Amino acid sequence: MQNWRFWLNKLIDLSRRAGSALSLAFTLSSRKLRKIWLNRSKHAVGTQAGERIYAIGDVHGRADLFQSLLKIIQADGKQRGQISTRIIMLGDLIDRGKSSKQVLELVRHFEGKIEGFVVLAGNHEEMLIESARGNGTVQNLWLDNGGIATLGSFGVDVKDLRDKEPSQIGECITKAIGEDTLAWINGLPTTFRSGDYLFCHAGIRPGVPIRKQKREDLLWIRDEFLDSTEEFGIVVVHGHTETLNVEELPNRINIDTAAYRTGCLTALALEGEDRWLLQAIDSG
Ligand SMILES: [Mn+2]
Repeated sequence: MQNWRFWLNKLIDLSRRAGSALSLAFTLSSRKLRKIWLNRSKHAVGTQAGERIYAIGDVHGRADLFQSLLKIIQADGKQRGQISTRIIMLGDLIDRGKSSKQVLELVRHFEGKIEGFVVLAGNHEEMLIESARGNGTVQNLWLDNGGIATLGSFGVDVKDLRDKEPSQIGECITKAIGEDTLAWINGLPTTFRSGDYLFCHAGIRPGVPIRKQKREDLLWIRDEFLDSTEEFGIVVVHGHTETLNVEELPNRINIDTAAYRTGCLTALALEGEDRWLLQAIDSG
């Protein structure tokens, strides 16, 4: 368990970012969900030989976009032909959007049904777990950052929730979401590697070998990672920090297109040295 100083820093970090994120709002005319296939491009780095990967950014409770994107991925896979395929979710499945419960159900369904389906933990999953354990500091942080919407999707009456003791709030969360689902979330891995690519939620700490990266950094890091031009020896594919357009840099690729409020959920496709993007868009 993290100490209070750690969580206080997260509180400051999240509120600072929320201010700058407001400028990202945009509108598009068509309400229909549609797909975008961006141009295929070649790079000097690649996946493990013979492997195609679709990495999906922060879903944040947008079950509608997640379902659309899976259909787009399936169609793309069919069109390109059969090959060993992985779908990797980069964490932050829950919070902010309206249908976190449905997203969790869909993900667990597909995890059992689709071979090579990998789900990584995000910082929002970590906040949920800590909140369910009765950590009062994290409960405030979580409820202020989309946790209310998640509890709403599980049918919790959140009206008087904050008046309760942290231990009671924890019990309420556990009862609503269920111990089985919480145990599954708690057991999610933090990284996945294929060839020259490393997949994780937030990023890595520059200057630290991959095998020595801390969970805290993999789930929460921002500026030290985002501002680094260091060659990591791998290309980090990540979400966590909202960006209107996918950021494609020599050392990292950020695909968190803020689906819960822009209506654009992004998947990065990688196969050998090829890259392309798939997006589900609800612009209404
Ligand atoms: Mn996120």
